[in-house]
Amino acid sequence: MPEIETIKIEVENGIGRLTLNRPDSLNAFNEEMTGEIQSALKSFSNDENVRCVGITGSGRAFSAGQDLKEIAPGRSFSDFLKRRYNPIIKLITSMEKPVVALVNGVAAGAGMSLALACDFKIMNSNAKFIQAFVKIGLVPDSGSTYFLPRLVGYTKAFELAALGNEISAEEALSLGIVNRVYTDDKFLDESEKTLALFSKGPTKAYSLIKRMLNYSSNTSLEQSLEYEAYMQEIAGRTEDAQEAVKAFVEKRPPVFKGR
Ligand code: T3D
Repeated sequence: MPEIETIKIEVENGIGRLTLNRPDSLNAFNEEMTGEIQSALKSFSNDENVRCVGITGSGRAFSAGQDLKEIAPGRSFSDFLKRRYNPIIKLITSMEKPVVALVNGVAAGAGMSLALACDFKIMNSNAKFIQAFVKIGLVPDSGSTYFLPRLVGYTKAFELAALGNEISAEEALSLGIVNRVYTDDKFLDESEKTLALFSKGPTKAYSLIKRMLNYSSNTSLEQSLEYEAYMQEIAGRTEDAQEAVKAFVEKRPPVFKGR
């Protein structure tokens, strides 16, 4: 197996951790790193010991997006996105377990897109988001045009994408882009608590919730009701659901095993 250079990965206590690890360039994505992220996400996806995934950055940034020093003259942007970034976004959204973005510092360009693709987002109060694409004459990619309008509506999404201004943690929280914001002294502890919570939860139910919410963005109420009934049949037959109902009757907390 080739040596991993640009990220750190770890699996422990049901949690798969992926740390973007090019701190000198604010964890900008180069070709090697996008390949290593894809491999790590595939391995987390296939590992039943991993019941939730946490993605963060080393040093002071989450990620500054595409490594601008590594765009070779004449290379295809479209081909690069399709081979390097789009699979990462699809691996996150199709992962049958919660993926948590721990936004420790600035997340710009595709770094912001990657965070948006995650299911739960925790942000350091010192961090910021930037739709940096437009500042270099590019357009949002890696899912930003899908996620942003769904999160904040067209009007705000256009402003963020077209102006490319910094979005503070406070604004990101009030816009509903992130779930939680913590000051620096609490960020790590609270992040760990969230990862621990998801790693001990009903994994199958989480994965069905992901699928159902994604499905609902393009369907009618009628179709969503049908899909909910279908998915509830699957959820209701899992060991975790049966254990939780039994635990309720026995007046004790449920023990979820992710099955
Ligand atoms: O086909 C395709 O590739 C299309 C894909 C596009 C996807 C995208 O993500 S496009 C958007 C790319 N990202 C950007 O445009 C952001 C560029 N970076 C910045 O605007 C700023 O660095 C930040 C606002 C993120 C942070 O600013 P600041 O002042 O805190 O840090 P800094 O001094 O600018 O950067 C620190 C170092 O990181 C510096 O290195 P040096 O000079 O000390 O050796 C800087 O060059 C490096 N760095 C920051 N961002 C990138 C980067 N190096 C390479 N690529 C970067 N994106």
